[in-house]
Amino acid sequence: MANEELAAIFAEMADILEILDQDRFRVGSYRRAARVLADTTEDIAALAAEGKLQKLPGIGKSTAEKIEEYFRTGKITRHEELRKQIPLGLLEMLTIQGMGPKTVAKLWKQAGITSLDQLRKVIEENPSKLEKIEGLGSKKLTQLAESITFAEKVSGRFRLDEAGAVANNLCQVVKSCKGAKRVEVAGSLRRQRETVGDIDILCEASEKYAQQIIKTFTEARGVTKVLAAGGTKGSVIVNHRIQVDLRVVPSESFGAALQYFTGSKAHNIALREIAVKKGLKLNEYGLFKHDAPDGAKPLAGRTEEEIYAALGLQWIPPELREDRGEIAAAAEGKLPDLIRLEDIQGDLHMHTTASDGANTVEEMILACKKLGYKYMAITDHSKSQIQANGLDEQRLADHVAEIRSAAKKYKDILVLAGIEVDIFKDGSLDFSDDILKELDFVVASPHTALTQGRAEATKRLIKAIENPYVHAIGHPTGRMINQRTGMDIDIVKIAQAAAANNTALEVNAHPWRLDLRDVHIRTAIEAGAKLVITTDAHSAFGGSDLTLMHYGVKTARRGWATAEDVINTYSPAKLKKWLKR
Ligand code: DGT
Ligand code: CA
Ligand code: CA
Ligand code: ZN
Repeated sequence: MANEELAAIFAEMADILEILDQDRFRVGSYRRAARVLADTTEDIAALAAEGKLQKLPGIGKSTAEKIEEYFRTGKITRHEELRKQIPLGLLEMLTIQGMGPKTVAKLWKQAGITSLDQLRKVIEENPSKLEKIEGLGSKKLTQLAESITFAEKVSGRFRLDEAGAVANNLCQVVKSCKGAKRVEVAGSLRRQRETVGDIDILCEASEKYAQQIIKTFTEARGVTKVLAAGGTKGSVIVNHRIQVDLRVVPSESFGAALQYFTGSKAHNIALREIAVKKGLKLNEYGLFKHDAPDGAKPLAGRTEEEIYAALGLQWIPPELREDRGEIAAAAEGKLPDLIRLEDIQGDLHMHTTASDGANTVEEMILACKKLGYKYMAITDHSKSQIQANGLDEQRLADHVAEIRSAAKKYKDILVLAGIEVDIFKDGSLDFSDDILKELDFVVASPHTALTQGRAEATKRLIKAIENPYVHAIGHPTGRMINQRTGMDIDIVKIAQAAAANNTALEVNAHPWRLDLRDVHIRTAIEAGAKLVITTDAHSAFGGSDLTLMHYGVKTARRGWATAEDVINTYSPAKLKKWLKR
């Protein structure tokens, strides 16, 4: 859907106006539009086509006109004009954690800084130049320097939600072309790596359609630059940000190309060695006898399955293709039976209006029922989360009473009354055991002091794991992808403690978190720990909602998880038994 692209454009317009310190009224209305566009479950393109955009809250006449212009021309003139009014490096500076439009404006106007690179150099070499700027004390500068170093390390990589939205849109465009057969995403996005450098798309079509397919692709909505447009390959930049490559491939080598361009590079190299040992050669056109002349017919190439089979291997799910032992396992027929989204029976971490969620208890129950869940846990924030409207003991008691009375109305779903209790930096919890033991499901999560050292952080989590009333540890490292690294933890020790105490470790499915991450998950499973995959939803549908579950499942697959490793694949009866463990 175009919703996300449009939301990003409106947010950028608001940022630019705010940097320019112009038109505060517009800033507010663009931000509101960005939020509505990102959160709505309605298809904006359909609403625009029907002339019904203004039925969305916060979308007035002039915003609606801009959206319609976008669908007509692929651009918003006002957006392009605004981009000409500031050095574009300022937008890059805005992506740094702790940096808002006001700070960026001050750095620009008072110190002439117009790029991240410049800012990093000044902080390193001449910080006194900045310290006289209001709000930029030495502590803040140290924080900014750390954030910049981190951002530079990850720069140019996009989260799965960002890349996925762009890829879906362009796959749709390619699919609708004359002569297009199979259209698949390849590369790191197909492997569901937590961040993606560029997007790779493959289209199966015969040569005579290729040129036109490439042309349609390079003219797609959202394309802001065409890097290459050849006979079978096109390369574009979408929304001034992300690169997308399209290759058009004939049927007989589509599987080979899909295999090759899915990667990873390390997996491909290992696979080619196996081919060589069998007197074969493998490339993006197919699997051939080692001495086959150019243009020879491949032994396999139409599908990935026939290529892996010809090499004596089980087909390997893309999430495992990182050269982490998957090829040896496939050779022995011992690949894990990876968990699937359909295995998930319920969501055990979500918020309501009682703390910082957007929907009521009953609305969340209805949303979970709609997803076909058999159980759910409502886990609002605890009292020290003041900015998230965390519950104190009295409000918690009222909230639990409300959950229990709502639960009685819905017999076909098991509604658990829970809490997301803060883990303080020494491992103690925000509520006493007397309170926790009355609850059906307790997620304990770290939210503050996320920069403490490895030994301290590990001790902190283990103390929470050992609390008999804690069922799961929420987003154990507290990282935010592309924003902050989170705590460095000794995952082996933590997993051993989790296994010994029968406390589950969360795989938080939010695409900004994916915490635990893939390699942690694998270690956790090997140590015998159980996982729980949750969305940490803050709304029923739209935005940070219950439908993010698939990101968590894919991350768990990258960690070699089976359904048996994950407690929220259990039947309600089995889960109840586990809760009493
Ligand atoms: P990214 O885009 O950085 O997130 O990661 P990928 O894995 O999508 O990498 P990309 O886009 O450079 O290339 C797509 C796939 O093409 C990659 O996963 C494997 C294959 N590939 C690219 N270059 C090479 C290479 O030099 N050797 C081999 N064996 N495969 C390659
Ligand atoms: Ca790629
Ligand atoms: Ca690529
Ligand atoms: Zn939460």
